[in-house]
Amino acid sequence: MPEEILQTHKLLDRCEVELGKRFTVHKLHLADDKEALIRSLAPRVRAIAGGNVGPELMDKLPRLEIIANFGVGYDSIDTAAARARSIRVTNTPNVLNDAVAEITLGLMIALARRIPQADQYVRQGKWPSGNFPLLTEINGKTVGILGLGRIGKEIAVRCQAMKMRVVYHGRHRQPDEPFIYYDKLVDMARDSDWLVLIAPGGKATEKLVSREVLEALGPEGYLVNVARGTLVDEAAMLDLLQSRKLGGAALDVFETEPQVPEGFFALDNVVLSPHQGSATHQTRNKMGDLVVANLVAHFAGEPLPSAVV
Ligand code: NAP
Ligand code: 8YV
Repeated sequence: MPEEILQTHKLLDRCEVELGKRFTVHKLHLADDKEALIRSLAPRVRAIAGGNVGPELMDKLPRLEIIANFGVGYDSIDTAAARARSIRVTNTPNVLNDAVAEITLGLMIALARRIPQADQYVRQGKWPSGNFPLLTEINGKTVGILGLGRIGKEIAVRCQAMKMRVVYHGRHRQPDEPFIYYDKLVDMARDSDWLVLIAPGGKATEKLVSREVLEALGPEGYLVNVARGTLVDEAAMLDLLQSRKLGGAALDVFETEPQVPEGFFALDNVVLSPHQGSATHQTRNKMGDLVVANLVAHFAGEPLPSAVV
């Protein structure tokens, strides 16, 4: 008999097909009575595919052994609760580094040169009445990266290719990296033209990018968030963008996505993206493969390809 697993939200089609070939999959997000489904599975289910798993769900599944998250960021899983119950947690690192780094540079150039706005300018027939305003370039500018990790390093090399100066902040200095390290985020923001966020979400980084940090980045400064909306004081960011005390922002993630505060829609100094960092066929397929590989390895008693707990 195949193992029964619980899927907590919609996954990529290919991932769902591959899971279905190996396991009996129960889809929590499609259940009319979720509590009844959980109750009925409690004596049997040893694995979850997907995120959004807190201690309450863990407690209802006493045989749960592993949670395989679709995504490198696992802030929607309570890892402390998992550890306390000896539940393994896996994520999907590395396979998405290039995709996320590419969209980061895309968002930076889109914001610097107002590419979405320029597109609208042409489509709305405004060009014959006058040229689109002159803007700014990213070459020669300093980019401060919050989170010089797997993705942050890929962003760094691409920024260097764009002739930018790269500096970074994290909890630790990385002596093997050639970039200048700031131990205080606010100091890095003050010294940077661009601030790129690519650190994990969760309690430890909540509102790390405070009003003070955003004010330090200043009226000529640009913020790019490809990490999690929770890293930023979103209300302060909106206020500073509206009053032009922050130069601009390119945002792929939001505090309560997919809800985006309407205040952003009226601003010409922002570029908005619906959490597209890893959203390519090739990358999402590799992420799905890793979810499956972790579950297969677990049930075969083999080492997990990408465990975080
Ligand atoms: P990673 O390799 O673990 O790198 C994370 C970096 O953040 C590390 O350099 C770490 O440095 C730093 N960091 C961690 N906690 C910090 C803290 N409290 N304060 C300051 N810096 C901290 O992770 P990754 O694979 O690059 O992914 C990073 C994040 O990107 C994910 O967690 C996810 O939320 C986000 N992401 C978004 C998308 C998207 O679609 N927009 C796609 C993929 C990933 P120190 O240890 O020195 O602090
Ligand atoms: C999402 C991401 O997980 O990997 C991450 O941390 O933010 C993204 O890749 C992806 O959108 C899955 O829903």
